[in-house]
Amino acid sequence: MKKIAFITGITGQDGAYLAEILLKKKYVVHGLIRRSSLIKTDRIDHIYNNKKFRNKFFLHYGDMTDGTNLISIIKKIQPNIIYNLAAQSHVKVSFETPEYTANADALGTLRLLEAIRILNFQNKTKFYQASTSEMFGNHGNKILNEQSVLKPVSPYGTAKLYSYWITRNYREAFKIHASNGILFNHESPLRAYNIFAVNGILFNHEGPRRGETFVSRKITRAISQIYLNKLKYFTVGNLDAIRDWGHAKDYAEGMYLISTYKNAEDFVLATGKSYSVRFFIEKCFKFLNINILWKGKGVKEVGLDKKTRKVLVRVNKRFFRPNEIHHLKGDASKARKILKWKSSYQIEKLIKEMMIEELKKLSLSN
Ligand code: NAP
Ligand code: G4F
Repeated sequence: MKKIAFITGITGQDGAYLAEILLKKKYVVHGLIRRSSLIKTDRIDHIYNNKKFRNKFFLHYGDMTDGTNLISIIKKIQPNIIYNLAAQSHVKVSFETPEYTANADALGTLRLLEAIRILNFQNKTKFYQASTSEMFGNHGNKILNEQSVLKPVSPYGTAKLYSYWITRNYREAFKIHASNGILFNHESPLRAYNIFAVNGILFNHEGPRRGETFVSRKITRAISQIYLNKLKYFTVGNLDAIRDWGHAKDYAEGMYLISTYKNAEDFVLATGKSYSVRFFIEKCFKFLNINILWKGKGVKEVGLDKKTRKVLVRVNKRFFRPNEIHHLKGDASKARKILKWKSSYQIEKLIKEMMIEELKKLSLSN
C-alpha cells in the first residue's frame, strides 16, 4: 500500500521541496492550501500540472486557524504522516501580528495533534513539526544543539516554542502517565496519546524558492536587479546579524530522515558555519565581480562599488527588529551520526545557485 503524506505549508519554500522528495519515494501527497484572491501556487505548479502525478498529488483548501477543517481533511485522507510546515514564518512580521502568529504557528500545531488524537489515528499517523533555531534566542556565539536552552526573543520564536513543546507532550504523555502511575481505567494510554511526534529544529535554509522578503533572497534579487540596470541600490536592516545558512533542498531531505527514523526523536539540522548579512552581500556582489566598500556607521552606513563609488546598499531602521538574535550557529552532529544527514552546500555554492537562478528569472521577466 502506498504511504500517504499530508503537508501543511505545501505552497511554501520547504513544502515544495518536500513534496518532490515524497513523490519520488512513491508517496501519495496531499497538501493544504489557503484560498487567496491571487493564485500563489508557483512553487508547486510544476507538480500539479505534471500528468505523472495526477492520482498522487492532491490539494485541499484550509487554514491552520480552522480546526474543524483540519479534522475533516485528516479524517478524509487518513495520512500516515503529517508534516506541519505551515506558519506565519517571518520573524519581523510576527512583531506586527503577534496574535495571528500565535494562532497559526502555536495553536495550529495543537489543532493537528488534537485531530490525530480525536480521530484515534495515533497508531496510523506520525507527526513532524517544523521547529526552528529562532527558539534558541541569544547565546552569544555558542554553537547550539538539541540540549541548548530555548529562550526565544520574538513572537514567532515563542509561538514555535509552544509547538515544539506540545509536540513533545503528545509524544511523551504516555510515559509521564505511566511513571506517575496515574492511569485511568476508562482510557487506554496507547489510545490517548503515544503519538509518533517529532521536531526538526532547523537553522536558516535558503535557495531560489525562498520568499522575497527573507534576507538571502532579498539580497540576491536586488543585486541581480542592480546588475541588470533595473535598480540603483537596495536597503537592508541589521548588517551584522549572523546566521547559519544552508540549502532548503538538503533540509527537506533531513525532514524525511527525521520522520522515518525508527525512534521518535528531535534533531537539529544546521551547517555548523555562520556568516553575517554583510558578508552575504559582499559575496553576492563578488559573484558579479563587484567589490563593496563600507562607509559610515549605523543607519548612515552605505555600501559603495569600490570602482565606480556608486552607493549600492543603504541601511534603513525600518528593517530593524524590536528584538534580534545576533548570532545563530548550529551543531547537527546528532543528525549526522544517527541519520547520516549532512548539508551539501557551502555558502559560496548556495549564493552561486541563488544568483544564477535570480538572473535567469529576471532576464526572462524583462
Ligand atoms: P514559507 O515559505 O513562509 O511557507 C509557509 C507556508 O505556510 C506557506 O505555504 C503558507 O501558505 C503556509 N501558511 C501560512 N499561514 C498559514 C495558515 N494560517 N494556514 C495555512 N497555511 C499557512 O516557509 P518555509 O521557509 O517553507 O518554512 C517552512 C516551515 O519551516 C515554517 O513553519 C517555518 O516557520 C519553518 N522553518 C523555516 C526555516 C527556514 O529557514 N526556511 C527554518 C526553521 C523553521 P501561503 O503560500 O498561502 O502563504
Ligand atoms: O532572512 P531573515 O528574515 O530570517 P530569520 O529572521 O533568521 O528567520 C528565518 O530563519 C528562521 C530560522 O532561524 C526561521 F524559523 C524563520 O521562519 C525564517 O525562515 O533574517 C535573517 C537576518 C536577521 O537577523 C535580520 O535582522 O537578517 C537580518 N536582516 C538584515 N536586513 C534582514 C534585513 N532580514 C530581512 N528579512 N530583511 C532585511 O532587510
